[in-house]
Amino acid sequence: LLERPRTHDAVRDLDRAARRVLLTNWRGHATVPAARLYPHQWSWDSAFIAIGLRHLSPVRAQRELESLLGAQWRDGRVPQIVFDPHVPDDAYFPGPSFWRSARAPGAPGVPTSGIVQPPAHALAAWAVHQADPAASRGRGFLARVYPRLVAWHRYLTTRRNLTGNGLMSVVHPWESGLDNSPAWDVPLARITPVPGTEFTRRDLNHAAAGERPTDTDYGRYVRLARDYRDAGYADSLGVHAFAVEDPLCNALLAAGEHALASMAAELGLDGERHRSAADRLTENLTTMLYDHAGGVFFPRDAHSGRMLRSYSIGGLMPLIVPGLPVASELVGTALGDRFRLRDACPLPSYDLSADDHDPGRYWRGPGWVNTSWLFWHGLRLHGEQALADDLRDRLIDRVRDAGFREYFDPLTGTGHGTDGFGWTAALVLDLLR
Ligand code: 2M8
Repeated sequence: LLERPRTHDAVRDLDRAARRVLLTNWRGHATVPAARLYPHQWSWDSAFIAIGLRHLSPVRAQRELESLLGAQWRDGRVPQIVFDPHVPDDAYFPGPSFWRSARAPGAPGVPTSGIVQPPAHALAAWAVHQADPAASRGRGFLARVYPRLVAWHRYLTTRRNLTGNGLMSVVHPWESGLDNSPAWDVPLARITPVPGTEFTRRDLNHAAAGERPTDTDYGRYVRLARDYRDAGYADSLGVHAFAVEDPLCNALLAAGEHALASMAAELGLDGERHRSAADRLTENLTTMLYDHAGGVFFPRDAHSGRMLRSYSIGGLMPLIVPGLPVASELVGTALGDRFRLRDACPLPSYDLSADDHDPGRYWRGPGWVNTSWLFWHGLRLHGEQALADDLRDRLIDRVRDAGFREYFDPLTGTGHGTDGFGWTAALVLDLLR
């Protein structure tokens, strides 16, 4: 490969282009992931977007998180999607008329979906505060978001502690953020798909079918979402036919508790309960989901108790947890043939050496900037500065060459999915700092 010099002009142009994406996708209170494919506010997208937005406008980054947390349910859940009431119901499926949040007890005034997404918000809120502590204090940002983040984590660690063993479960592939990951194939196979005649996919109006989940996947997603809705969004193993303890969400929770401890200190509160929660989560994660032979974390099926032995990017994500006892093993796995940290970029969402690795299909192979950003953050946290710098440089080059795409072939760099994608732009802005 020829080294392409990164000139001052090239960096400035990329920085400007990233800002343009964020400005275009800004809707006055929140940023949409992509204008056509995802025309509403998404939960973990907003967390990543805020991390980049803080360099453009710290106050806007604060508002991004405040608007999301403003749609929190009374039980503490932060919804996967906050719908924009000005966007037609059929612009995205499933829309507000599917989820019917208005009829659910404790839902907010604005329409939302009833499921959640990975809890990246405490990390993001602390990063946003640090970008401009004076602006944050001036607006009382932390004082407002901290209690909501505490309630959010409480929902996940209590109502979603479905097996009682101290780990949270995701109850829908959409909740994992890694929607059609091969990691979910086994538990998903038990779900009978709703026939395609009963719903209309809208994603295929804006993206190629070969780069998206299949119709059978969608039929299963609809079945699970409908059953949850019809149970009044109650949480129990009886309601959730799909329930998985996954390393990504539990790692974000643990890392998030460390962030909450920092926020508590800033607010003059005692952060001890957050530090012990983080320690408990880290211990549970490591003893229950870490596989020594594989050098990776595997999700666990909450129904069967079986490990889902699939090498997905989620299994590397616990590197973001401060003090993780198996950090160097995870870095070793990332350097190996499955993830090829030194030359694949962004890091593949799924095992490059697996027969069913598909470099263009969504979470079944392509590389995504958000998970690579998290891994980069983890590398720095665990003292792997040289590997972190190298990954950052290659991520920047990838996006400069292919644009602000949703995902990328990790080896050729070809861009896939939508363009003008929010977290790609936001996180590149952060990497350029
Ligand atoms: C993708 O998921 C949504 C459902 O939430 C979809 O396919 O319609 C995923 O990549 C998810 O992680 C992401 O948050 C969302 C919006 O960017 O798109």
